[in-house]
Amino acid sequence: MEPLVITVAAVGAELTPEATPHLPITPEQLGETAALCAAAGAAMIHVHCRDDDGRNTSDVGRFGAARDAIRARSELLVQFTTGGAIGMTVAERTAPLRLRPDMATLTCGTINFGDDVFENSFPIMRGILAEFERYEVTPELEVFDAGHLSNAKRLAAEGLLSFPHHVDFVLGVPGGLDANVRNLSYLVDSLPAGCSWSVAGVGRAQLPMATVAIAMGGHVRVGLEDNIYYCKGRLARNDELVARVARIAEELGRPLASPQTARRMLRLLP
Ligand code: KMH
Ligand code: ZN
Repeated sequence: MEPLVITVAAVGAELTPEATPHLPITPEQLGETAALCAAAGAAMIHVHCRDDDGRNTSDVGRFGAARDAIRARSELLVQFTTGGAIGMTVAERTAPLRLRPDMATLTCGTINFGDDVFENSFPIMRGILAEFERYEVTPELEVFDAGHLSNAKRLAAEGLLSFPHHVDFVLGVPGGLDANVRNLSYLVDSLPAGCSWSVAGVGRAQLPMATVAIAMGGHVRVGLEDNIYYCKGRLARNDELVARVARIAEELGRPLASPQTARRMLRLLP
C-alpha cells in the first residue's frame, strides 16, 4: 500500500494553555515537539503560532522562528495555517506566506465554528489564493463541510486552483460535517481525479477517523489542535497521538512516508 503521510497539528489557534500543559507555545517548544513527532512517524507539521503569553499571533517573525526551530530539530515538512483564528483579516492570515513554507492550508468555505462563524467567503478565498500565487506556496485544501469541495471546484473553474491537490477533511467541528465513515466515503468519492486526501477527526473522532483513513488508503492528521485527549480523562502529548497512528498503520500494513517521500507524494516544490 502507498506510504502513509502523518501530519501533526500541534497547536491550533483556539486552545488555551490552561486546557492542557502539553501545548507547544514557544518556537523552542515547537522544535522539541517536531523532533518527538518526527521520531514517532510524522512527515509534516501544521503550524499556528502563539506569543509568549500563549495568545494566537500572525507575527511573521514568530512564524520564522518556529520554522527555523522545527527545521533545526527535524526534517518535517512545514505547513503554515492561513485559517489563523476566527476574525483575522486576509492580510493577517496570509502574512507568514512570505516565508514560503513547504505548504499552507486554504480553508474552502465558511462554517459555523462552535458559537462563532469561521468566514471564508469567495472574496476572502480569492484574496488568500492571490498570496499563495505571489509566494508560490502549495495549498492544502481544508474541507470542513461537503459544500467546501464544490467551492474548491468553483475556484478551479475560475482558474485560481488547478487540480489535483491534497485535500484535508476536517470532520466533527461543531457547525461542520459530522465525523463518520459515510460522510468520509462521500467526500472521497467527490474528489477531483488524482487528488490525495487526509482526514482530521475532531475530539473523540480523531482515532476512529484515522484508523478508517489508513484502511482506505488516505492519510491522517492528528494532534492537539483537533483533540487534546489520548483517551477519556487523559490528556495527550502530540507525539503520543502520532505514535499511536504509526502503530495502527504498521498493524494494517501501511508503511510510513518520510518527509522526503511525502514531499513527492504531495507534489510539493523540491
Ligand atoms: N483556527 C480555525 C478557525 C487552518 O489552520 O487552516 C481555523 C484553522 C484552519 O485552524
Ligand atoms: Zn489549523
